[in-house]
Amino acid sequence: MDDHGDVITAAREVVRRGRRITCFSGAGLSAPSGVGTFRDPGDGWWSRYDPMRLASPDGFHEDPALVMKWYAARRQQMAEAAPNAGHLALAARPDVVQVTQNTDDLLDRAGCSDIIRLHGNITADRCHAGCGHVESVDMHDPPGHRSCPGCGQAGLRPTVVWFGEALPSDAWERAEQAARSCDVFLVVGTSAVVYPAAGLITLAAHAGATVIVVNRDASSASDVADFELLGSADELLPALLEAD
Ligand code: BV8
Repeated sequence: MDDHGDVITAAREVVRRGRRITCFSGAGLSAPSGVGTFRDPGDGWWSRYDPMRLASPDGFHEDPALVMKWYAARRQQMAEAAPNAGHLALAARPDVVQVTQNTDDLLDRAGCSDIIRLHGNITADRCHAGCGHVESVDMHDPPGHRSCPGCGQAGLRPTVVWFGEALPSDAWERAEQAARSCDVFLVVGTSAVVYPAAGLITLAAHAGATVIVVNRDASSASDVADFELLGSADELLPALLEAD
């Protein structure tokens, strides 16, 4: 068997023996479903726009219509997407704790439950002034920029975490616990450059977990990986997780 096959076999054995497995996922998990990633050159969303402009309060203040247009395009793309074999392989393992940076609903639609969402979810909008108004959006026909119908003081923006915004404290506490207490930490489809989320990888490693990275390319998680499987998540996750 070639080296790649040997690594998969060894990683499969680690997963098979694993008693507490946490999966930490990023945009690469959804990429095979046709959902754009953030940093892939060429077709990555941010290759066309300045991320700190679009996914930040300052960017929204400066040009809310552009930000909501970007989210509308992403929402339509997600609405047309279906969960891929990677999502389904994870959904078939309800014993695996799901911690995701992704804001799409593909893990939910695959059948995962109790997902720990570090960066929120894109399927709803809320008042940017924090009056409490929240409304779900039609992902097939997403809205553009509009004022909050609750207070009229600010625009509505997606219920996601932007740069410079704090992560939801309950999600963060649960994610830290899931990283500290697992014996296998599976890292799937992330460049591992956004903090504090990416810090979970070293947290898990320092707590004694075996780190298995599944990614198309080398990433900032490569140095921490005990096993690095380079390839597509929709092919590697079924090979890694499915029972013999
Ligand atoms: C915080 C919005 C503190 C949601 C996102 C200056 C000012 C303020 C903060 C900072 C600053 N400088 C640094 C920071 C910290 C900052 C940060 O980390 N910046 C980095 C970029 C340097 N972090 C923050 O601001 C965080 N908040 O620190 O708050 C605070 C505390 C208290 C009070 C107030 C404030 C907030 C971080 C969240 C930012 N929001 N997006 C949305 O629109 O979705 S981040 C964005 O990147 C996405 O949400 C995504 O989740 C995240 C990570 O990206 P990835 O998922 O890794 O995707 P990427 O494209 O990068 O990589 C894809 C990978 O998949 C690649 O490696 C590729 O090879 C691989 N791949 C591709 N195809 C496949 C594949 N793998 C397998 N199979 C395939 N088929």
